[in-house]
Amino acid sequence: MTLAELDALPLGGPSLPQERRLVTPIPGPRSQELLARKAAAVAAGVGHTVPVEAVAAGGGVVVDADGNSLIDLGSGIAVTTVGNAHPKVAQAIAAQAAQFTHTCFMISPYESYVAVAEALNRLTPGDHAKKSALFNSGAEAVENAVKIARKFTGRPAVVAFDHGYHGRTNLTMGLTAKSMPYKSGFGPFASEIYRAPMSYPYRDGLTGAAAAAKAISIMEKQIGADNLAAVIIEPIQGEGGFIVPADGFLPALVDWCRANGVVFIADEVQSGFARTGAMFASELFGIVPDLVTTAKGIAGGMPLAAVTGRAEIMDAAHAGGLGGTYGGNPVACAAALAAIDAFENDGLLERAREIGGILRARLESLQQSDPRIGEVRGHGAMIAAEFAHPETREPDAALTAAVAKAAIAEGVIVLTCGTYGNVIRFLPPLSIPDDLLNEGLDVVADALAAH
Ligand code: PLZ
Repeated sequence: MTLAELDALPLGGPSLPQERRLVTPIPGPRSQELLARKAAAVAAGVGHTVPVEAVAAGGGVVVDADGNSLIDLGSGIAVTTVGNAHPKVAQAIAAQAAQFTHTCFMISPYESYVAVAEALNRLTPGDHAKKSALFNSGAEAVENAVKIARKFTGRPAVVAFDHGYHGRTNLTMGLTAKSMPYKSGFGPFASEIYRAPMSYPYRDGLTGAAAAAKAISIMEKQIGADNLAAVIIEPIQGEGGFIVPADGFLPALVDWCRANGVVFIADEVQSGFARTGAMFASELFGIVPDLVTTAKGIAGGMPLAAVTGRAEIMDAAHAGGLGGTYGGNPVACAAALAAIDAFENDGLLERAREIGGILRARLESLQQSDPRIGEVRGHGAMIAAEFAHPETREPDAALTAAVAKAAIAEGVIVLTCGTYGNVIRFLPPLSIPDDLLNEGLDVVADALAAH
């Protein structure tokens, strides 16, 4: 697209008309043209869920090249939590881009990187001394958290959990549980990765304490605490199905880690930054992780990620051992500071809880009349419905896919997830107006009723 063509498009951000508007079938002709170019030019492995050419987004909508306006219940996978093209974020990006776009923080440092680190040290759970390091993606943050934990403990092994998702790089594919589409054919994977059972109350029926005892037994008997550098877990699992562990599960794991010198890493890449109605999901369970990985919501859509944690652990890596050309890019840091300002000062934690109240009430009332919704779970603006056969609880991936597809065709962006592909997750931007959120849920309800 030329600059002139870009100028002719509607501006994004909250001033976009907040409406669902379908002027063509999805995808319309312009979108179809782009999808044909994509199929010819982009590697087949890079998929897409919503077959439209996005040209503007903001508030609670994504507008496509054909003039359709779709309700956004996905936030680009939990990224645009503050709202797409948030005015403060867009302004900060433009101002920093006009100043300088890169020096490489490892060559000549700049203030915004340090300010982001200070904010992360202040905002992540616990009031111990903390330090941070910045990276480009969630996967890169996870890789570095594991590097740091290994260096600190001098031990090799890492434990991840059933249904866990941690990224698509080699180490993080190994940590990720699900084979298709994330791992299949892409091995061999890194060694010294072990898997423990996750607390999944809907399917394991265990208390948090009982589920933790199972996981701890594996760590003690199959790995040995002396060999274990880190336990990594998403406090609320994202791609794995928005699984919320039973009360007591996470605290028992943290206690065991602490007693055994194992670094406890909370992967808050998806659950962090106000998404759950708390700044970090760890707070909902009363746990203080040793290290926290963040990305996604941190910078309003710019690629930025971080590892934050106990200063003595973070400082274990020797000078020059951590970094990367782009990590903590100044434009991304400027965006992060603007987004963090919005998280802290624009009532977004409260807004996430309000959105959670609406989502939960609507989905639970749907569940009353439709037992194919096996469970509604989550916190804040991170809520999901798991679809299963009412008697057997056999996962119903076909129904899930059909409902999501029908909702998208009607102009509502919804995402699925889950090891069994039977979960629809709701991750709206916190800038979505209530009426649009309700309309989106109406469309999902209609799609469910029709299948
Ligand atoms: N850890 C908990 O949710 C990214 C990936 C979707 P990156 N989740 C969405 C896909 O199909 O690739 C994620 C996450 C958790 C790590 C990551 C990885 O973050 O920024 O995608 O590398």
